[in-house]
Amino acid sequence: MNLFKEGKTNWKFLLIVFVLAVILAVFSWWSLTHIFLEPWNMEERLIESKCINSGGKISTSLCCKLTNDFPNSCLIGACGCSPENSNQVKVCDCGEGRCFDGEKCIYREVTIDETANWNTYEWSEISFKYPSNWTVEKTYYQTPAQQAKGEPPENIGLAIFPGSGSTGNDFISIGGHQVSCDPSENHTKCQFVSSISNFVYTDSDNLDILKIFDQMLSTLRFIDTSKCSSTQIEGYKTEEIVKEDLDGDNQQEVIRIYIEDKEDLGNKPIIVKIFSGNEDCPQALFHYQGTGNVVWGTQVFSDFWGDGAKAVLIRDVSYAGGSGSTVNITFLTYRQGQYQIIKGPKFSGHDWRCCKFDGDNGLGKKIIGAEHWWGLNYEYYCAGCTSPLQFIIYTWNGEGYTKTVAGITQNSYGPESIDEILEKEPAVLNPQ
Ligand SMILES: [Ca+2]
Repeated sequence: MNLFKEGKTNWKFLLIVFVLAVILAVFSWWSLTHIFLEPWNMEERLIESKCINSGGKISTSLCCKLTNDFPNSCLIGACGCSPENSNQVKVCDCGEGRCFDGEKCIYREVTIDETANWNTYEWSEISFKYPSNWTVEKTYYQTPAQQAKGEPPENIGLAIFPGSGSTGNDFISIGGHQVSCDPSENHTKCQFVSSISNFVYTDSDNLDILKIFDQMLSTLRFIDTSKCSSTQIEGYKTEEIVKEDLDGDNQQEVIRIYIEDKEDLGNKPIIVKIFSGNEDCPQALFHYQGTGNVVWGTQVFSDFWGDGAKAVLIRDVSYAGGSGSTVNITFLTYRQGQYQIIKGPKFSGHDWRCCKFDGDNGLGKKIIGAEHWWGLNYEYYCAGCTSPLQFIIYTWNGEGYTKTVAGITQNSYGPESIDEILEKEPAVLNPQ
C-alpha cells in the first residue's frame, strides 16, 4: 500500500494505524498481566490445587456479600448471611465433618467440655469442679491465740491433689494462711477470687497441673447463700443423721431423718431429707415422708442390688395399739440420675423378724423376713407368747420388690433369729 500519495503524507491513515497499534499494545499488556500473570489469579489457582490435593472439590455457594472466593469455612459466619445479602462465590467443599481453612481441608475441631464429667466441690460460698480422679482435702490453721485457749484448728482452705503419683508442688490450693499472689511467693499461677476474698494458686510447673488449674478456675462459681435450705422442720426434730455419698461425686450428702418433736411417741410419720454436703450452706436435694412414726435404725449398703448403687436402709416402725407393730423398710438410693425411695418389705403383727439380706451379686436382691402366725383358729393369737412364724421372701425385679409367701415353721419360736430358725427348718423358704 502506498503510504505516500502524491508526495503527501496520508496523516489520517497513519493516525488510524497508530491508534490500532496502541489498542493492540494496551490489550497485549493487559492480557499478559491480568490473564496470565496477575498475582490474584495465580493465587486462586494455587488455592484450587490446595483444595483438590487435600481431598476437597471446587464448588460454589452463596456467601455474604463481602466474602471472596474460597472463604475459610472453618470459621463461622462467612456464608451465614441471608440470600439477599449474599453472592455466589467459589468454595472448597471438603465433605462431611471437614472444612477448608484456606490452606487445606481439615477435620472440624469439636469443642469438648473436658470438665463435663468432673466432680463438683462446694466449700464456703463457692463451688468448683475438679477431675474425678483427684482428691480434695481441707487445710487447717490454728492461731497462737486459739492454741493458747485450746481451741481446735480452723478450716481455712483446700488442697486439690492429682489422684495418684502426686509429688512435691503438684497440687492446687484454695485459700490458706497468709497467701498472696505477690511475685515473692513464686507461685507459678495465682489468682485472687474476689467473690470469696481468697487466692487460688499452684506452685507446680507440671503443664498438666497448670492446664487443670485454668480449667478448674473457669468452673469456680459463687454460691448464692440465699438459696441455702434450713435443716429445721416445724414440729419435728432430727433423730438420725447419715453422711454418705449416694450420687458418687465424691462428696457426702447429709441425710437427716426427722421424727415428731414430742415427749412421748409422736403420731406424725417420719420425714427423710437429703441435703448437699456443704454444711455452711446446705441445699435440700430430696424429701420423703415415711409411714411409721419411729426410726428403728439405719444401715448403709454399697452395691446393694448389684448395679453399683448404694442403699441407705431406713427402718421405720408404727405401733398399732395392742395388735403389735408394723415395720416398713425403705431404701434411699441414687439411681438413674436421681435420688429415689425404693419401698422394701413390710412386716406386721405381735412378732416379726426383719430382715435377712440374702441375694447373690447384690445382697438386696433377696430379703427374707417372718411374721407371727396366728394359727388356723387364732390359737396363737397372743402378745408375747411363742408362735410358729410365717416366712415371706421379697425378690428384687430390677425396679422394686415382689412378695412371695413362703412356708410356716413347724415349731414355735420366741427370741430366735431368722438364721437360727432357718438352720432348724430350711424347708420353710419353699414357696407355698
Ligand atoms: Ca455426693
